[in-house]
Amino acid sequence: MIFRFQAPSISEALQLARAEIGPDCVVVEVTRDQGSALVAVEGELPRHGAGGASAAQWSGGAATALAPPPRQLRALSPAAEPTCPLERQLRLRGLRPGRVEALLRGLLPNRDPAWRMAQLERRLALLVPSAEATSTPRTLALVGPTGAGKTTTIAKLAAEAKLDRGLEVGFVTIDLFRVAAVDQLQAYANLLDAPLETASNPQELVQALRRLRGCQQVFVDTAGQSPLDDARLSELAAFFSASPEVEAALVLPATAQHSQLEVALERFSACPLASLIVSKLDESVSAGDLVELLAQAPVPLRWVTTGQRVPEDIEDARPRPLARWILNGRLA
Ligand SMILES: Nc1nc2c(ncn2[C@@H]2O[C@H](COP(=O)(O)OP(=O)(O)OP(=O)(O)O)[C@@H](O)[C@H]2O)c(=O)[nH]1
Ligand SMILES: [Mg+2]
Repeated sequence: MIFRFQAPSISEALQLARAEIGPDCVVVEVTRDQGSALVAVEGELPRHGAGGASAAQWSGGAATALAPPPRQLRALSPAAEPTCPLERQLRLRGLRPGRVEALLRGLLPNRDPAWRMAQLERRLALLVPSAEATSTPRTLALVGPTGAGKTTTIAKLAAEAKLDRGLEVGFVTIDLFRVAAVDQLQAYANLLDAPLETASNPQELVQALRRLRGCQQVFVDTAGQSPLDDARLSELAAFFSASPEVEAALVLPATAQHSQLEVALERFSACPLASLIVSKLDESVSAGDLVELLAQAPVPLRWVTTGQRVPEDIEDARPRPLARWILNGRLA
């Protein structure tokens, strides 16, 4: 049976769902609606007291038993076909009709295409805050969902710090869940002739960072986490509490759907997030979901990664190239 929970934030709605249906309920859909979060979960009604709860009793409270998840709600009123090429281009890039309208408002009557394009780029750049001018924090940990590109991105950043800026770099990994994870980072550490420490708990991280105090730049690799796994997220957050000098950057794959990105952003905020990294920009076929997420993100975008090659495929998140990517799918 599917139940739906509404709360001001996704984590509160998830908490409610787990409290009411049970910790094993399966999340099937997460959406936002006018400032509140909706979470649909699949599970069975737990029995309360002798009689047990009926679906009718539940529907009066926070939980509402639903027929199948409301996927069909979407295409109730198909949007009119865009007539202007710029509007068509933005819609083809996956931007939502309301967003396209806001971006183009007042631009179309002007007949100078170069002026229109420059204005649009400016508006897009304002929409997606980036942190291009800030320097890399001395101790940076990358967090994010499984397979987002954390380890590869650390290797790119470390190579840039060492080879381009001549800094002494060091690595710590707290990803000890998979043997291969340590090997992966060790291979990059060997290539850069840099020390690698491992830490299996917050206290070991404190000690590892102390051993790397001679390094000018330290990168901390973390294990991929499901944003829905509360216990592992709390464990991860504890590493940051013990070592407050470590800054966190959340790696979000551009290929993920808006709801997945939104959940990740909200749930990984348990760590002291200072910036975002969007990975796999090269594999993303649409810009709309990412634009909506970045427009409302509480921290700026710092880097984007554009392929698997180490160290080449990473760039600072600069407003104009990003605007071009939103428009054309290319940063240049
Ligand atoms: N196309 C593309 N692939 C990428 C990019 N960044 C990383 N990858 C690939 O994504 C895969 C996962 O990368 P990892 O760096 O191991 O990801 P991770 O987040 O460390 O993974 P876990 O530690 O398992 O959570 C690898 O095959 C990488 O080569 C990118 O910018 N573009
Ligand atoms: Mg990894």
